[in-house]
Amino acid sequence: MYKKSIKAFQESSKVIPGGVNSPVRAFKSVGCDPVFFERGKGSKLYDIDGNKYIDCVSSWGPLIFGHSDKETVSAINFCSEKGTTYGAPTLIETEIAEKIVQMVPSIESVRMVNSGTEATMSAIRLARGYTKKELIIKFAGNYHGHGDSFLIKAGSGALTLGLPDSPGVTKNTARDTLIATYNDKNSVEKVLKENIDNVAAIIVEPIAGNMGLVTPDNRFLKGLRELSLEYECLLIFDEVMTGFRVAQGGAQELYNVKPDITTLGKVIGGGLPVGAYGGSKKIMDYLAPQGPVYQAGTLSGNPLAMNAGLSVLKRLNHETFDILEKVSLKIHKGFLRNIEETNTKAIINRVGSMMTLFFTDSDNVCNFEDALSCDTDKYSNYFKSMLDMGVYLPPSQYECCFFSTSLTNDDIDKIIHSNKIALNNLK
Ligand code: KE4
Repeated sequence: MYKKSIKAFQESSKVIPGGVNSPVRAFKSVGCDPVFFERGKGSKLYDIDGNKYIDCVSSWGPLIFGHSDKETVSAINFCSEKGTTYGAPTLIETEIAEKIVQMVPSIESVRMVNSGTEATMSAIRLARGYTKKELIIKFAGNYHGHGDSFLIKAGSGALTLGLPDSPGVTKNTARDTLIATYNDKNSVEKVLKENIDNVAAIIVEPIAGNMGLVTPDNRFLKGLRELSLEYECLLIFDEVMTGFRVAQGGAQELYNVKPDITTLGKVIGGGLPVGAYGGSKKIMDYLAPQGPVYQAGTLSGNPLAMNAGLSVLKRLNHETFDILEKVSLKIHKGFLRNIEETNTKAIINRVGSMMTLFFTDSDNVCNFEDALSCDTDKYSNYFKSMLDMGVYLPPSQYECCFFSTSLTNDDIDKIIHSNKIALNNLK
């Protein structure tokens, strides 16, 4: 069934670290060799062994309309005929910036970069430059890309000073990142009090998607907004995952909380490499060449990626989000019915078209500690069952499904039917 993928993985491992260009793709979390895909169309993915899958990952979020959707492909073709990058200003960059300003409540000015990591790295440098303070607060279980300041785990001891969470991250870098507990405003206030006047920013996934999906308690985000004003630090919403995915204006529209800086990625590039960060003009004008905080990029805002991204953003209207909600709700309800009927210890967290099924005895998963108590072995077996039945899920318990508008009723019925068989296989 996977013969060619297994061989391909042996070959790729000879010339690419771990055989992949991003660790999660190696399927280590689910204990099997990765599948190599060769094409996608709509809701389907096809691997190099000729197996067909219904895709529930959408390349980790970017593909709202499924694979190689007509409008995005023609936008890319139209642009590439004329040229892909000039390293100089183009009108399309202004057009997509105006679209983002119109869609995201807190953004008056936005800078394009080439990945979510670049967006978050740049956002904290801007926050530090703007506030002239040095420390940042992040949350255990939140992922903001692979920038040194984010690969930090909670230290022990009262000051909750960060410790490197990867070799290569220096102790000095780690010391400038403080760790708080998601959905626990008091843990944030404690850190702020211990480091009074030196915290530049709080960065948070307003809906967490990197410990599996964890929703913010109803006062959490508003509480962070209040604390950042009280302690004069900036509030950064990392909406790389949620931006344009959960609503036109992202999580900040859903929860009606305006951050100082928003980071974006994934959907914004329509499948091409794009990141962005934006906020008020007052803050963003601190960036070079207008202001003193330096950040640059050869391919930032390149017309090819901008055309792909704009072709998607233009279609993110209420009808699109209604379809995403309808598709996702149907799958959610079907899975809950199956969990009940198979008497499986599992819960589901969902916001819009982002969803995680957690294998846990608990009634809820509200933070990183809860997520760590999940049965990852069970998830691995579940993942492999679903894969063998032609349903492609995220290869880790700590990731989310991302549904697309291209899922048909037959796809949904098959996903639900396969889920029930896979849950029964765990017995
Ligand atoms: P990229 O550098 O991968 O474009 O974005 C980093 C990033 C930043 N912020 C959030 C909230 C993110 O979820 C991400 C990246 N998400 C992962 C999926 N959990 C990308 C998949 C991967 O690492 O291969």
